[in-house]
Amino acid sequence: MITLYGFAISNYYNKVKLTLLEKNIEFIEVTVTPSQDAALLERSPLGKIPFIKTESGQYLSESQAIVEYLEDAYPAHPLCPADSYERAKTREFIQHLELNVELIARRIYMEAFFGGKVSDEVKEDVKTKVETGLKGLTRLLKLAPYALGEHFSVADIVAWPHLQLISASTQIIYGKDLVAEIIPGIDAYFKQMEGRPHVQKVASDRTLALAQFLQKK
Ligand SMILES: N[C@@H](CCC(=O)N[C@@H](CS)C(=O)NCC(=O)O)C(=O)O
Repeated sequence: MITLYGFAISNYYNKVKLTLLEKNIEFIEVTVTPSQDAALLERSPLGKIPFIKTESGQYLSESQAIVEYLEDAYPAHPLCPADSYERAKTREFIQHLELNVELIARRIYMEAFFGGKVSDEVKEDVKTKVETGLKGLTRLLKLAPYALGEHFSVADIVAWPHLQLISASTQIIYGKDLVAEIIPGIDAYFKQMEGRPHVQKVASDRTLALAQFLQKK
C-alpha cells in the first residue's frame, strides 16, 4: 500500500491526497512535519512534504512528480486527458498556477496564517505578481464546469487547494480576495468542487488538522 507523508493543512499534501482518493488508490497517512532531519532528507531531498513510499518501498517527493507517478502506475480512474496536446495543456495550467501564482503568494502565508510578519515591500511585490499571475491563469481557465472544460481532471485537483489558500491569504493581507476579484465564477467553482465526497473528506481533515495545529501553538 502507498504511504503518504506530510500534514493535512498543506495544500501540496492535499493535492496528492485528493489524487489518491479520486483514483481510488489505497493509502495510509503518516504525519510528518518538514525538517532538516537527516532521516527525512534521505526520503525528501529538501526536507519538504508531501512525499510518498510506493508499494515497493521506494520514496518519491515533489507533488507533481507523485501525481504523475500515480497516474502512470495506477491507470484506472484516469485524471489526465488521453490526448497528448490536452495532457500538455493540463501540465501547462498546473505549472503556471504553481510557479507564477502559488509560489509567489506563499511569501505572505507566514503572516496570513502563522502569526509571522511580512514587510510592506514584500506584500506589495506579492500583490503585483499574484495579480499578474492570476490574470494569466484566467486565459487558461475554462470553469465549464471544471477547470479545463467538461471533464474533472488533475487540473481541478491542483486548482482547488491552491486557489482556496491564495484566496484566503489575500483576503487577510489585502482586505480583498484577489482570486475572486480576478477570476469571475470562482466561488461557484469552489462550491461545485465541495459537492464531491473526496473533496469534502480532504477539507474536513484539513479543518481538523488546522484546529490541532493552532491548539499546539
Ligand atoms: N514543490 C513542492 C512544494 C512542497 C512544499 O512547499 N511543501 C511545504 C508544505 S506546504 C513544505 O514542506 N515547506 C517546508 C519548507 O519549505 O522547508 C511540491 O510540489 O511538493
